[in-house]
Amino acid sequence: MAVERTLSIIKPDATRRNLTGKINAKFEEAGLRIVAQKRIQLTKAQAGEFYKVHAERPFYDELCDFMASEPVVVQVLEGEGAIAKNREVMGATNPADADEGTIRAEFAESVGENSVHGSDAPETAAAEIAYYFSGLELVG
Ligand code: RTP
Ligand code: MG
Repeated sequence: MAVERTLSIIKPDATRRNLTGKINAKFEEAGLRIVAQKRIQLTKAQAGEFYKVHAERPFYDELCDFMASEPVVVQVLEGEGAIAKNREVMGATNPADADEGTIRAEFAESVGENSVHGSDAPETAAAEIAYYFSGLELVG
């Protein structure tokens, strides 16, 4: 399987509860390497641009407010099949449906405040990494 990179975000519900280290341990235990990482404060407009694919969904406004409510940690994870592997480690969107041992099963508070974001395909991973990181911040 090819080595991939994927964009991960540790969301405000998790940064607020000081869970960055515990979540990063889950990634590393699964064989994902954190190759770039920074803590940033999104504006609502920046959150809205990032999640614009969901613009017509009923939860969009709430999602944008939530993502801009407190700082997030954005990161690039690398590894074999990293996009799918990350989504496995994250678990289902709704923590009530997430498998035991996944990040969302252990840490998420609700379907909206669910601790992590992960890219869902190679095209979205490339675009999402470029949204947050410049080439200079990514060691080849
Ligand atoms: P993400 O994009 O954040 O990695 O999550 P995902 O693929 O598992 O879920 P997606 O369908 O892309 O939804 C994006 C985010 O919107 C919030 N959401 N809220 N209140 C609701 O019913 C609802 N549904 C989705 C979650 O924060 C979800 O991760
Ligand atoms: Mg998604």
